[in-house]
Amino acid sequence: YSTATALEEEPIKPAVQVEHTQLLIGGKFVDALSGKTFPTLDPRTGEVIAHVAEGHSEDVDRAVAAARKAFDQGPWPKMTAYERQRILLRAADLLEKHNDELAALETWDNGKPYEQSAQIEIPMLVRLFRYYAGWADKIHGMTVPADGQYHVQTLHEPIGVAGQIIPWNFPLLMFAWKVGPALACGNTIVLKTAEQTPLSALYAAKLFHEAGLPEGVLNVVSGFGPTAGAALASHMDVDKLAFTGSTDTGKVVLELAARSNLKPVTLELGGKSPFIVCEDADVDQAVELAHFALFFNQGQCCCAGSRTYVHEHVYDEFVEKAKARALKRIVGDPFKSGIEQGPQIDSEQFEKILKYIRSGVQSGATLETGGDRLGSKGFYVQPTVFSNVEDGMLIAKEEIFGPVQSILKFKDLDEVIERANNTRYGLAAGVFTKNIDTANTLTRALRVGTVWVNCFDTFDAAIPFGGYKMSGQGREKGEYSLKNYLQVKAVVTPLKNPAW
Ligand code: TXE
Repeated sequence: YSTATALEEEPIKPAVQVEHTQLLIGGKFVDALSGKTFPTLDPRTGEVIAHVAEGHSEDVDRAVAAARKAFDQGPWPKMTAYERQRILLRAADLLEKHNDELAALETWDNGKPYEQSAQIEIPMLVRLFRYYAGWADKIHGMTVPADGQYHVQTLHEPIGVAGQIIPWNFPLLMFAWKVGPALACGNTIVLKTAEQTPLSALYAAKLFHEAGLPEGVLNVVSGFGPTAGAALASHMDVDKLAFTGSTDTGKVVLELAARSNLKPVTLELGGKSPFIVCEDADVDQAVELAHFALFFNQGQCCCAGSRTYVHEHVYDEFVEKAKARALKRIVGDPFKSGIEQGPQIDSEQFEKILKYIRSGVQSGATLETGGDRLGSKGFYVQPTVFSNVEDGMLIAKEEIFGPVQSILKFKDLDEVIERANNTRYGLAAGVFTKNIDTANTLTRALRVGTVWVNCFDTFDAAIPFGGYKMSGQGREKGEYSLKNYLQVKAVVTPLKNPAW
């Protein structure tokens, strides 16, 4: 790995100051009521970046009360859709203006390459908010042709206070996927960031207030899952819950929601997505795309193509080239130009990945390259490739969430369809073929929320995203996401003069 030795150098100093470490409640930055803080760490070194206010249930109560007040008494749900749209557009402009600071915070707290943050993710964040601003004045109900002499219409109304819990792998994009549709529909929000990455959402939320968002509409609580997160999921005054994270925690929040006030829940959970390389594939292109599908974002993507199924006729060539590609992957300080892979998010994920690598070796898969940590500090992992992986091995069944590619061999389409679908997950799949019939067969047969054909990780604001089976419930992004944040009210009025 070309830059491995450079990992022993001093890490590059990010060109940004950490300005906001308090909770954002009712439009103001405040300490946690307990006065507690927790450290957020630099994944390059494990050193402390800043101490951040640690929200607990009493802080969640405060934030929910602020959101409730803003919904029941504030101007937000009642203002014209056009005014709401203008605030969202102003916020998008400010996010764009502060692209570089946001990108630096994101990379510092998360470890992803700065160029990825600055050139892909923050521009996508801006685009998402412009997209949702566009929806704000296009949300309308229907007139309904009911029996009898009635005028029947539906009103599409905001649900109320939305509780949102997000993970650490794409802190700002997850913020946008949740906050965008909720605000466009006129809801108010309490968002809990992941404990690993609290910084960027605080900065972004402050910009929304600069853009004119009324106080209490968007509250951000930093803190841990079992305390702040659970308090939000089980709160009696939260009207809707949106969660992205692990399948196990998804089950917990769904239960908390059901046991409290039956708030509707959308879930975006884990995955074990197949990436299927067919017999007719151009092997060089397939290798590059399969590499991207797995290794992008240090392998920390819920939709990562983590089961690479390759047709037996091209298998040997594919394995050799996949190994060569992984060996060329440029790993290093994410603030350096040209870096493809930074450190993993934290020691817990780092250990989990190394444990899965050991399990792959023990279960008899062939370790083609990688397999260990990189450097002596921080959470860097060698790009790792396993071949001869069998469906029953843990590395083929469970979400590794790291830079570990598992390559499996298949013989024919029916077999690969059966094997690809034989998982509790159903988030995404990649299909690589030039044959339109093969593509059509696979896109229809795969039980997943997204099929990327000859592409991967294409994430337009308008494309819906979500899982089948235990990968989740509901869809985010696109028009489909709006219904997560709307109530439908039927209004029935007798007609005075039925003749007309
Ligand atoms: O996830 P958690 P973790 C997968 C991935 C990863 C594993 C564990 O495989 O290795 O999950 O990661 C909050 N009540 N994904 O531990 O616990 C938590 O504070 C309420 C896939 O980080 O699901 C954070 O804000 N909330 C994934 C959020 O849930 C709770 C992205 C996610 O944390 C809670 C991340 C509780 N009891 C990890 N416990 C994806 N789908 O993209 C935790 N939280």
